[in-house]
Amino acid sequence: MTKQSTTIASATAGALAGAMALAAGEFVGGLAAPTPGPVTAVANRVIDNAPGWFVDFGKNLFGLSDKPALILGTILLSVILASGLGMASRRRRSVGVTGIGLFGLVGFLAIAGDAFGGIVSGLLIAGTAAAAGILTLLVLLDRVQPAGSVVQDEQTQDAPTDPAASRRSFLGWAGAVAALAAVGGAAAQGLRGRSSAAEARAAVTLAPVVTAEQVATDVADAQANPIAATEGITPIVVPNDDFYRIDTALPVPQVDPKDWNLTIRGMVDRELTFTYDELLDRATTVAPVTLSCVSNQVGGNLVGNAVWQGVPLIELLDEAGVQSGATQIKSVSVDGWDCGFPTDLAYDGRTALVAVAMNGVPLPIDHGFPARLVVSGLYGYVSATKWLKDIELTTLEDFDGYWIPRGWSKLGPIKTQSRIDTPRNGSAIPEGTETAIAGVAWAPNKGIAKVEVRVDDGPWTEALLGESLGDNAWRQWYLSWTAVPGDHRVQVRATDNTGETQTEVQTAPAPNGASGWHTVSVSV
Ligand SMILES: Nc1nc2c(c(=O)[nH]1)N[C@H]1C(S)=C(S)[C@@H](COP(=O)(O)O)O[C@H]1N2
Ligand SMILES: [Mo]
Repeated sequence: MTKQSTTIASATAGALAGAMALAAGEFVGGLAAPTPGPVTAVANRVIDNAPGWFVDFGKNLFGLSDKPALILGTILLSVILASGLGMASRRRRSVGVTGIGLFGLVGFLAIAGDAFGGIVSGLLIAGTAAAAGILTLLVLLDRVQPAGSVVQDEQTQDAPTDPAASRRSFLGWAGAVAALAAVGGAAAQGLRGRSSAAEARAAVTLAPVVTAEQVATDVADAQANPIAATEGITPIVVPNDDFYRIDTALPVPQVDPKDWNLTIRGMVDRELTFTYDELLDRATTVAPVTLSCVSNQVGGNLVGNAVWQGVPLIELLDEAGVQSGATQIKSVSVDGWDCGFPTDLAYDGRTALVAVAMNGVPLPIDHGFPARLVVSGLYGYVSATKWLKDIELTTLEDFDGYWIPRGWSKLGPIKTQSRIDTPRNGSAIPEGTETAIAGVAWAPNKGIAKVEVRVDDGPWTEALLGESLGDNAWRQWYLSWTAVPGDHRVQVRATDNTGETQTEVQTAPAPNGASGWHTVSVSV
């Protein structure tokens, strides 16, 4: 081989060793599911320990695919670093062996620290990964430079190596390793699918609920309203598949309800445990509630309205007997995410559910199967624990939820907001056409009283409101506008039932939710 092709081959050997290590680790991790493989575990630790700005940056750059992006980034970075190790190992194999060993250590620490991991699984998974990586590196490097080395021409005189043959040999081995890594990675994915809760979820029967009929009628009325037919408007009830998703879970917890229960503990008179079937039996409250993420931008889509079915939270709390001084309701998910909100809020009359169903079907796995909290008027990060495991009564001083030390406010009331769904920002509208300006407005727990629209610096004009699904749900709104030539700015603002009009002051999502009027520019 020439010097240049030796360099390329060494880098390739390193990269393949990295890929092989990851594939082997993911494969063993897959056997041990739900224990994560090294890639997922490292990504989990990044999410856990990342400062708020980094997580925000990821959310802004990749939107809802920030987690897949992080996984892909972890893989790419590992392979790139490993190719560097390959080049550095040409002269001294110990460099590559040590380097891959260090990778293994990082993987071990990540798995050992994972909610679904541990020291033993960490040793097994990271150990296998490192061993596979080191073996691959040594085998491939030997194919780059056969023993005795071909770099010094003198030495090749009596035992000439045929460069074409050695290249073929290297390429053959490299191809075999690449194929093996690909098969291993794919098999790991398959093993993970095995632990899916999908089957258990499909077997669930929800309690028949009287109030469900009333809600269904209200939804049907709202959908029959002409406003709902406006092209481009968000549906009053967002289908589960389209509902925004935000969580730190990687991968999504797969909970089999027969191995699961919900505990209510802490500052209560009696600790209580509920099985899934007990909750299903009691899940007879149905309510439309709009959920929003605190990191939603003005005009953003991290907000949605769904019809939830569940058990009123205070019914369960009262049975457990909340002790005086228990000022905070903390909740924890099966994967260790947590949050909390003031106990008073659960008792102020708002809708707060331990929900088991979303839009008439058992909670989708992504949205918290088998059970989650839904609390009207509070952002998800302080209240809406998915894959719920524990509800603990504590004090406001004694506990801060996951996002609080990461720069978000302790209290998370949802700000009154409105959004223009149509026309889209930057759209061109033919002159003189009757144009629909329409969207949604929400002030969960308070209710929307009025929505106003203005074009440029014109007067605020009241929009028509769609049918109400109650104060917890967002409301569709509509205004017809005759497009006049020129570039225009369309703005919206909502007023809630407390009489408060949403503020014009623009703030970023951190620390307690974005504010400001949604504005779109159109040209006629
Ligand atoms: N277990 C768990 N529950 C969680 C979260 C999480 O990261 N883990 N994120 C919360 C946040 S920030 C929001 S906005 C809502 C989003 O719920 P959704 O994904 O069903 O829309 O879930 C909340 N519940
Ligand atoms: Mo959120």
